[in-house]
Amino acid sequence: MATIRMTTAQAIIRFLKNQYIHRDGKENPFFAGMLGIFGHGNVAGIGQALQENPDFPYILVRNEQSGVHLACGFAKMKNRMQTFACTSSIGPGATNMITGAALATINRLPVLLLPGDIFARRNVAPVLQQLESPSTQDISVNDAFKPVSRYWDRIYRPEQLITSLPEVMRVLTSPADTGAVTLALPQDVQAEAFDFPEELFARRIWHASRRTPDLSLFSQAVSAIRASRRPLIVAGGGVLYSEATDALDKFARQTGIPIGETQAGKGSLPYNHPQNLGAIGATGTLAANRIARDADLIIGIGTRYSDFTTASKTAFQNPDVRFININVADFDSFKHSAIPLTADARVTLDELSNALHEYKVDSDYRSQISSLKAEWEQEVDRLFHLNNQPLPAQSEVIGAIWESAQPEDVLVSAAGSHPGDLHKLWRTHQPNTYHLEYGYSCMGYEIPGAMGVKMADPAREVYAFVGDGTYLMMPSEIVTAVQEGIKIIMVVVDNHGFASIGGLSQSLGSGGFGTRFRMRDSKSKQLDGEYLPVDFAANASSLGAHAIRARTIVEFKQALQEARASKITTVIVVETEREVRVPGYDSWWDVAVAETSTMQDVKKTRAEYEKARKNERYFL
Ligand SMILES: Cc1ncc(C[n+]2csc(CCOP(=O)(O)OP(=O)(O)O)c2C)c(N)n1
Ligand SMILES: [Mg+2]
Repeated sequence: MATIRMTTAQAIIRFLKNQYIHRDGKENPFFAGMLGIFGHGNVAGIGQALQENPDFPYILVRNEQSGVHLACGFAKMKNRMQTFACTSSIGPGATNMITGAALATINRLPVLLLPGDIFARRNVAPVLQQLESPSTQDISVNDAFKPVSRYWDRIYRPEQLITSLPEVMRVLTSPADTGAVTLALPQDVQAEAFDFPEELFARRIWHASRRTPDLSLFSQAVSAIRASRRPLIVAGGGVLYSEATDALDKFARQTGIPIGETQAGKGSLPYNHPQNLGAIGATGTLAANRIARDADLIIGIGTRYSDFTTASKTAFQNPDVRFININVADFDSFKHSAIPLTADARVTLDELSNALHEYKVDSDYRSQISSLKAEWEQEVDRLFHLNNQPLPAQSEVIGAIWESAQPEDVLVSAAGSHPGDLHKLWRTHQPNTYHLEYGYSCMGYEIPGAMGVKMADPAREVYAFVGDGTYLMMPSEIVTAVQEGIKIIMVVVDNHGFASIGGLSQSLGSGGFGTRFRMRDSKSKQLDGEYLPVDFAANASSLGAHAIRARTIVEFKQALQEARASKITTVIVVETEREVRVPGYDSWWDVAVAETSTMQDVKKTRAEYEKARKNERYFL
């Protein structure tokens, strides 16, 4: 057997460079490079190997967590056909990646994490940043990656790579199993040499499979659709990952079956498609939620049925409602006692279109769909042009961005009040233009996530919609955007704190306690003094971005034009009126209210809560 002597770290980089993925006749390298931060736990191992392989790009980020977010934004925009590996030192550098790992796994996005680990040799323990255990030496902080990884391994000996790396690739390229994959790399082992078989480094092509559904279950599903009078499709992220949007368009037009979109599935059909009712669930449109309430059959495609999608199990109130789930993962296709079609969305939709060529929903249902749709579009127009004074409402800011964006531009966001507003109001023209990370809804994803999107498709403008709370949590990747010449447009909405959680707290009888960015008052001893004097524009420009302050909607629209014309990352800061909110539309979200309290408002809210919870259903 021909062998080649190299270190563990060198072998990893060489292997990663030779992994390819194939789908629908297209083939490309699976890894675009590596992101990370060096410390003593990786600089002489992975760091040295990267230096020796300049054709495998290395990008220095500012925080390991946001490095993983960047990889996720990139992978999502590539429909999971390409990603980055992420390297960190041991200890805090490694554990910084855990939040990113959870986000990747929840959103089913492939990302390879290579945290440095404590010495396998052990004689010099405890090494810097080692967490010791009195009960075992076979543990490190990297064990904390286990619950958030789809595959986890630790490489104590270089030759373990020979059996581990193929498993890494199997999981990363599996449509059903993908997520964060963690290979913990003890720092001494990274630098150790071994005679690796040359074959390990041959070019390998991994096939992203398109599984077909079980025939018997498929015919049950066809019969269930034929028997249905009020079917509804719930389009989830799997529609986009599978590139099934054309197949969905054909199926929906042919049958007249309407669709509601989850956060991850938004953009499955253009907003003005006759069957698209828009957002569904807790942050859904009136149109989708009304239709969902009475639907007798739900066809869930690529959805996990999160509580936002099901309005905490209250969205579907027809006593006879049944489910068909098309999903690559058994875990999801079996939810709600559905007819489980564990299969690829595109293949299954094509088959359903063929099998149901004679099926159409009746004209009453069609006309209800079109009138609800028309009513909803009027509501969006109203919210886009509220003309609130003296400060604009957030819905006007969204409207102004939408009006200035091109159909192919991408909007990225994750946490705050805007995910709900955007889910309802953003009008998508094309798939992969609405990029909400709402699986983990992680504050801090927006900036690196948007950078990943831009790197995946530099021809488009990419907007990051960022709350002031999120901005203060992690603005640091602006520096990396400047370093790499990655141009994004950031809209920072300054509403002096957490409008989302504040509004939630108010609705639950707690008056927005602890959610405002105000000084501690010397008399009341509470956070109810003056607004904090944060200058977001000055902060952004100090990091190297072009920054613009917009005080009115007119100024904001001008700033958007300036940002589009700018060649560098541009941050627009706009102050909005926190209390002018986009309402809910026949929806509910279960957030438990205190059962006992000395506060009257809480007692009152608890009584309403108990009543509302009665609508929650089991689907058995
Ligand atoms: C990392 C993280 N911490 C906490 C939360 C809980 N959370 C959700 S939204 C939010 C407030 C976000 O504030 P901001 O970015 O200003 O947006 P706004 O609510 O004002 O729209 C918080 C704290 C979260 N989603 N992510
Ligand atoms: Mg805010």
